[in-house]
Amino acid sequence: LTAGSSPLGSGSASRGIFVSLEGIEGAGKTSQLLRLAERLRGLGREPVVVREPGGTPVAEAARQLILHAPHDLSAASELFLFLTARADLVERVIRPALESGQVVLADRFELSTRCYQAAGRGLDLARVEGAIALATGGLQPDLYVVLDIPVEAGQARQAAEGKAPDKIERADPGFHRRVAEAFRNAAAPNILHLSADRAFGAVHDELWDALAGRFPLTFSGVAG
Ligand code: T5A
Repeated sequence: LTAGSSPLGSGSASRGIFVSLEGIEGAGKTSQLLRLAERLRGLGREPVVVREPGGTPVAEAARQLILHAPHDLSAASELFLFLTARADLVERVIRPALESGQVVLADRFELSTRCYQAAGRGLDLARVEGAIALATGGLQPDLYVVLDIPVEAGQARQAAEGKAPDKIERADPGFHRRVAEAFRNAAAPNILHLSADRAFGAVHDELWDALAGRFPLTFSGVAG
């Protein structure tokens, strides 16, 4: 699953670094990503921060349809909307950033599709992976960090925010259990798991250390 080992064989072939945070709703991905970006800026780097689905006009339109439009979507329709968003984001934002040597920090990437649309919705995993590869040209993050947290704890954090749940958050408990199990079991050389059911600072420190261990020239204390 590392860059270059995709079914299409194209991988990232880039000079930049591509890291995606993953996990169920409320795991803390967005907050950790913003803190990572802030800390990198403090070192003089300018990371590109993206969220999925989203990040381009087409991808934001797909996000609106997936999460907020009143229409019911079949599992296949939902999948292809996520992939429309991803294909556009990869082509217009992620690949150019990596080719110019930048750090890309993503709030979800294709591991989410495998966990939500295959494990959660029940679509065939091999077919989902084939469709993903078409959308991304085989691009894979150098590292996925899965923030592990029990479903109930993630939902409690979301409830505390008081925001109205979107369509995926409103799915039945069985769906959320299958998604959480798929994240828990996700394993590959480019997938790292971190316990996120802890104080924010403790999660952040471990995340930063893990990144500094793998990408010392970028996530080090030396500005440049
Ligand atoms: N989806 C996405 C698919 O089905 N398939 C796909 O291919 C893709 C890409 C996107 C939805 O789309 C689905 C998954 C999602 O359901 P979204 O709103 O973009 O939806 O993403 P969510 O993951 O739903 O975002 P959340 O905001 O719910 O979760 P986060 O980002 O993991 O959590 P975060 O950082 O916003 O934190 C939530 C709350 O917890 C607090 C924060 O301050 C915040 O209030 N918090 C902590 N509290 C205590 N201790 C800590 N350690 C904390 N860390 C954060």
